Amino acid sequence: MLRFLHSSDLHLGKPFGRFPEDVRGRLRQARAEIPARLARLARDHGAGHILLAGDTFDQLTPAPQVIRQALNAMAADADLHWLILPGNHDHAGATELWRQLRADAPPNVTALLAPRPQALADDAVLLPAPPAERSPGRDLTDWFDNAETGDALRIGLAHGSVADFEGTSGAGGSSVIAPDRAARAGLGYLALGDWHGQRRIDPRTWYSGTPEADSFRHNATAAALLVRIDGPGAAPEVTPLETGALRWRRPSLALDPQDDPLAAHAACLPPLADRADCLFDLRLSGALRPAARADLDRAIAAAAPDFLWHAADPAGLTLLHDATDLDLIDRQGALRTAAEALAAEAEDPALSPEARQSAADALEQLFALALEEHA
Ligand SMILES: [Mn+2]
Repeated sequence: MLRFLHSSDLHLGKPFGRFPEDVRGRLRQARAEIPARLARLARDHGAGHILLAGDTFDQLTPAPQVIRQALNAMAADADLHWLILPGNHDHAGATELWRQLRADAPPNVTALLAPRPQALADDAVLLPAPPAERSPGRDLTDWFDNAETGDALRIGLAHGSVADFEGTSGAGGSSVIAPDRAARAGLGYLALGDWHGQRRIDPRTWYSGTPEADSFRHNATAAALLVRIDGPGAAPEVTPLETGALRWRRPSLALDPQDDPLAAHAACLPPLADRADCLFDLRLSGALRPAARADLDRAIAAAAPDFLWHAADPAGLTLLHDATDLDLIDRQGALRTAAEALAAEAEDPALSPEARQSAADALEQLFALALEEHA
């Protein structure tokens, strides 16, 4: 019986440049802790091997401490065997990276830089398909079909796309890894990397996804896969194990003037205890009347400091108003005249979308000021 952990796309050292410095620090720290977290999970679940299916490092030339600290974490438990495949971010052509890694690696860490069988256990062999450049442009798993491994259980390890599903990097729009490779090559399991969400291609072919989310694209909590195979011919038992320390959430809040926007907003917030580890990017759409909009803005501003990082994009939210609402601004006089002119401009089909939008924005400002005065 073979039991191992399958992970990929750790992207150690990823800079996260678009976030403020303190958030970047947390994001980098969470990634730096992944090797120790994977080791703990492997031990807890009796897995002797950890397979990393590419993009362990975010760059071809990571900072020396990124490589060293990952290796130190891997060295902490000599009974765990780490098998590291290059990906597209850290391909085998990055000679300095792999030279330093091999120079510093403890005996329980193996870098898989060549396409040749690697013993995994007495009766199991690993077939790696390391890319030597960013876009190899061909199926590097071809050689699996005819690899000579005797009676051993065959496990494949590769990085790249099997299909054109949205967002996969490196494929240039064409499929690269044959989706039926596991069947064609008689593999007990094919461990894939590149896609950052967890994905089952068939019962023997899985993307583990990144163990620590790095974008809002995949809403599920990041995980590694525990794989158990009883022997050649047996179907693998694949169990996702949660690994992510930080949560990335991008909820969409579609509002209707009849709704209670405060209740809707409260319902999309994660529990209080989870917010300090959460990046929260709220997308608003629909329409609200001015008073409800002001209430919602206050509720959003009040919740923001709970989060590691918080943003709310109101671009899809329109302001619904009639004469009664304009009374909030003023019943008569210059301000009322200005408000009516802006309301008309915001709806005027003869104006450009930009001009309509700036009229709507200015009117929203007037409502906000008026509601502040009344509050
Ligand atoms: Mn990747």
